[in-house]
Amino acid sequence: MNIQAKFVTSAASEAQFLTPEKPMIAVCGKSNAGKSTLINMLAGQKKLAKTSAAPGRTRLVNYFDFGDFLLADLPGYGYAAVSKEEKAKWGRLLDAFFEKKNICRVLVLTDIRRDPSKEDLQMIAFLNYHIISFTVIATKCDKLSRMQQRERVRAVANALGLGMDNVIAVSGLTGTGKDTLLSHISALL
Ligand SMILES: Nc1nc2c(ncn2[C@@H]2O[C@H](COP(=O)(O)OP(=O)(O)O)[C@@H](O)[C@H]2O)c(=O)[nH]1
Ligand SMILES: [Mg+2]
Repeated sequence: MNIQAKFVTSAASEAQFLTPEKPMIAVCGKSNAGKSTLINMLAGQKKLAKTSAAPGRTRLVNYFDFGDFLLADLPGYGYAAVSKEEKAKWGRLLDAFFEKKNICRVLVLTDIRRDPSKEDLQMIAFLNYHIISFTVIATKCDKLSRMQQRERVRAVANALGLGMDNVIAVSGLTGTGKDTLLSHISALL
């Protein structure tokens, strides 16, 4: 795939959500899971999505046009310093977001070194409940050896009751897994 990705818009509320003509890939995960870095890797651009070492910065849904598909970067969940009220608000935003049609796939990002968190499990339960298909992306795989990566992919798949081919190991830093993920997305479009 020859990708020319462009930022489209940010949405802060339901009224601003896009109902796209193109198939949409949504990216979600805990704050700091590596969402922005993954988007930049897929786009082949360093600064398309803002990355941050301080978690919890993104409070908006950011849309990017990848040509054949639209990509939505959802606000990170599981940020400890967030109030109950804000969590409830996030839940409502999520409900509204997934009511939009044309969501082709959700990429659920989790750090390959960690077992899925309570919030990841809640997210996946939500997706299963609404019959929205997803793929788990195990991020930051450059932190592990090839053998460790395989072990962790197996562990993550196991923890979620998924087959190993539903978990793709990637590194936004080195580009490992980029081709696998792009062909996975191509096959879904
Ligand atoms: N080593 C490594 N670090 C990563 C990778 N992806 C993200 N990071 C780091 O993790 C932190 C959070 O990344 P970011 O993309 O902003 O996460 P987001 O909050 O999910 O959007 C940043 O310090 C990144 O540099 C990766 O593939 N490898
Ligand atoms: Mg981000």
